[in-house]
Parts: sequence; structure tokens; C-alpha cells
Amino acid sequence: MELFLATRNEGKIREIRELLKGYDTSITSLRDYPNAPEVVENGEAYRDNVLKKARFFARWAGSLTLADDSGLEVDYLQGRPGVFSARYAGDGADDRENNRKLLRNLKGIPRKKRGAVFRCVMALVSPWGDEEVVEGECRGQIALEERGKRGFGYDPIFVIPRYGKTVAELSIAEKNRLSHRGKALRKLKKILKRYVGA
Ligand code: ITT
Repeated sequence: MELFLATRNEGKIREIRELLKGYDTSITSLRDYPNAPEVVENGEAYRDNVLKKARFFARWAGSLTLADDSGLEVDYLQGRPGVFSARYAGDGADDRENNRKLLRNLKGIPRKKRGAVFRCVMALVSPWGDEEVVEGECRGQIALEERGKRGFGYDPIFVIPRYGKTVAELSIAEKNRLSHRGKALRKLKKILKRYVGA
């Protein structure tokens, strides 16, 4: 069975494709359908947003559908930007603007108070209404400055302390091994196999 990724985020698509290498399924995403409808992510919780996207597109595409809602929760900011991470620097803000705003807001804050967690909530919904929601998290620290060219989003300012590197300095395979998205998707593998075979 075909798997539809209900996301336009190229970085997420790349990582999910890599994680699902070896699965006997063709994968398409919203990037293959530029005129697909928008689903407004106006929920206060990742779970609400992700289920809304997955349910809508499972019906729209008529395929098994995977949606991903993620965010960065910064200890010093009491968990913000969290579910609002994509629009931290305003509606339509790009990754660079979000990163710069976060670095500005943590200016002068020492390393040990710069803890943060990446969270990823994923929903898998079948066209006939089966639903599964899983979650993964990855703890780290907000860097003092941007470093690295890989990944996307907040990766250049998110440090994995035991590597002494930002996520943007890791290969996609290294990121997938420890990331919030990798952890969430591994929890779905058993269920996915039921639908697509591996
Ligand atoms: P879709 O809704 O189309 O899936 P989006 O980019 O709007 O894509 P989210 O609503 O989940 O995705 O927003 C998540 C925000 O957190 C956004 O700014 C991302 O760049 C960032 N983000 C998510 N996963 C990330 C990761 O693995 N590394 C760095 N930043 C990430």
C-alpha cells in the first residue's frame, strides 16, 4: 500500500524517507501536490494538530497517511516556542529568523541553563479510520551561535552535549539514530509493516 506524508517540510520528508528505506511502499507527500488544500494547525497541542492533518489527508489521498507535528521546547522559556515553533519569529518566518530570535532571547544565558527538548508527535491514519499516535523526544542544549549546514529548522542551534556538535553537523543517519523523529517513527514500524510490508 502507498504511504502519503502529510507534510510540505522537505527536511522531514528526507528524514522519513531515509528511515523507511527497505519498506516495500511508494512514498508521496504534499510536495507532489502543490494545489492540495491547507489544513490550519490551530490546536494548542501537537496531538490535536497531527491528528487533524493525518485524518484530513487520509481521506483526501485515500492512502495510509503519516503526519508529523514537532517543536522545540526551551527550559529557560518555560517550554516555548513548543507547538508554535514554526511561527516563532512571526507568520511566514523562515528557519534563519526563528533561530536568530531564539539566540537573541537567550543572549547572556549560561550553557547550563540552555537546556531544551525537540518533540515529535506522529499520527498514522488509514483511509478506513485506523489511528495510531506516537511520540519521540531528544534532549539537548541551545548553542551560543549557529553551527553546521545539514538538517533544517532549529538544527544549527541545537547541541547534542555528548557529541559536542549541533544536529546540523551530523549526517542524516546520525540524526535519525538519536532524533525525536527517529524515535517516534521506530515506534510505528511494527504497525507500518502490517500495511506496507518490509
Ligand atoms: P508541516 O506542518 O508541513 O509538517 P512545518 O514545518 O510547518 O511542516 P511543524 O508545524 O511541525 O512543521 O513545525 C515545526 C517547527 O519546528 C518548524 O519550525 C521546524 O523547522 C522545526 N523542526 C521540526 N523538526 C525539526 C528538526 O528535526 N530539526 C530542527 N527543527 C525542527
